[in-house]
Amino acid sequence: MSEQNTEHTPTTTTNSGAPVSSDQHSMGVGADGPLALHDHYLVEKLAQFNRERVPERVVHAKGGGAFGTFTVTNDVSKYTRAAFLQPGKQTEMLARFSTVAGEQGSPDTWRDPRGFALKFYTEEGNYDLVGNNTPVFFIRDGIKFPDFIRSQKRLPHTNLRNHDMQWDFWTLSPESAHQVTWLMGDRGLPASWRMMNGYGSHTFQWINAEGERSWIKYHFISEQGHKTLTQEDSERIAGEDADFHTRDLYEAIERGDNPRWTLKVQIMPYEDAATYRFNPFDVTKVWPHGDYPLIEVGTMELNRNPENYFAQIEQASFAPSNFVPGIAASPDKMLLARIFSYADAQRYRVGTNYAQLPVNAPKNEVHSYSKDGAMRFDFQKAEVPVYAPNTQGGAHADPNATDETPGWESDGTLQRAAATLHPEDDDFGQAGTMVREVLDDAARERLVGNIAGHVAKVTRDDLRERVFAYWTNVDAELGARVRAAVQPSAPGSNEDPEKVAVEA
Ligand code: HDE
Repeated sequence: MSEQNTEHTPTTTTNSGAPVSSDQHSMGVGADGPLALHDHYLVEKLAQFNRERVPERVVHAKGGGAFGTFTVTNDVSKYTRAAFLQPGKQTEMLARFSTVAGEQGSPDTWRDPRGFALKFYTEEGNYDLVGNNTPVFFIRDGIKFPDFIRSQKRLPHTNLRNHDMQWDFWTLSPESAHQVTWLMGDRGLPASWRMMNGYGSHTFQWINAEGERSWIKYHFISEQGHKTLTQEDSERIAGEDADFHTRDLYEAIERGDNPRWTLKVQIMPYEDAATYRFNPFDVTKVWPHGDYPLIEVGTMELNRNPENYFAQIEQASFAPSNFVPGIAASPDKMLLARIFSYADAQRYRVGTNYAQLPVNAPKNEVHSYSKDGAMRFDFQKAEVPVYAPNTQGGAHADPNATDETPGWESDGTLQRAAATLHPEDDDFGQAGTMVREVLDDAARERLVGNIAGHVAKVTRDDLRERVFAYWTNVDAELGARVRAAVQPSAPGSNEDPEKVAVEA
């Protein structure tokens, strides 16, 4: 091993700063004797090594990200008073992109939705928008989320992923059809995180300085355009380079090829929600752009790679509960469940005081009454009281400082029930519209092939029939093509699609 040039390098120290005599040899009795337990540096190195990992995210474990800048390019102040959304405002931010079901070592290019998590370090606290590269989601009630995710991950006895399990859940949850159509289409295989859109998915509230409320949906449109992989390419690349997207983003920013997205929003007047043709708070639905066109807000540019992946990306904690004044929740049941879940996950995964880590800490002053807890290293001055209310000059709550109330009107008895259906609400309609009106022939061809390739691994005949019925509900011709592609010679594969039994 070449002699290290020690002229200009610091002396190695222990984690406590004491100088270290060797990184090559453990301390022992003579050159060949037993090792000494009081070789605290040997102990420190091995014990620290055993504790280098924190639990991976239970979903979205594999990902990468970068820092950037958000610049407002339009005037939307009549809709929101959020400081970082005022004309011309620039705000530092962080983005993390991810797959959903794969573990940390899994390939970036597996078919999956992609996480599109954003943290804006605004002057009024951090605003987190934790979305995906698809505008909808598989389910519309968070109580089903653990079940959904478990059906996409590994069987308890084999620890293998299982197509029967995936399709059993999806066909028994027809609300999944819109998102599964996105997933099985081209958007399930982005060629690069730089070449995909991002969506807030949920409906949120914007509130202006006069307290007037609107409902909105976020669209981050890639300025690099859209590029997707074929199933074959995605499988080949998965074998060649599991970190294909991570590498692509990092190297693009290193060479100054900074990816940019244009943020546009759809804005629905507050009073429209009650009578809109779709339930505007159902995250399995989109708002057709003809109903509420896109309005430009600003530009997000990623222009700085993390210096340390673990400290800045693995420990990054994005939470839909991080709102700022001028932005608030909506009655979307999924959003409301997420508002609990993320900070809870981060207290467990990263630690009680995760919000104090530099990557998670807001840029403005924190005057919270939280104290102590493991790894706390930032604290209030001794004269600041640790309770409220107080007469000692401690921080006080300001009812006008946030927009969490008044939220929205609600009444009725406590119950467990599906949301009220709006006139055009159903589970398959928007998926069918997408297949017939958004996809071109080539995209439909790929969709059939992707679905067929996935369903071919389903082992149960009864389940396969349910899958054919599921796709026939989306679009009769699509259902027939999927059946024919999976079972070219089976009886009924050329059957009139209208006749296929439709129970899921
Ligand atoms: Fe997540 N989700 N999610 N999710 N999600 C997490 O939070 C959860 C949902 C999304 O890069 C977890 O810190 C529930 C929708 C992204 O760090 C967890 C429900 C959307 C990321 C969690 C959903 C997402 C997560 C795991 C149903 C798109 C990665 C680790 C109500 C709009 C963020 C963590 C990052 C991560 C819970 C559904 C996107 C377990 C309960 C819908 C991009 O808290």
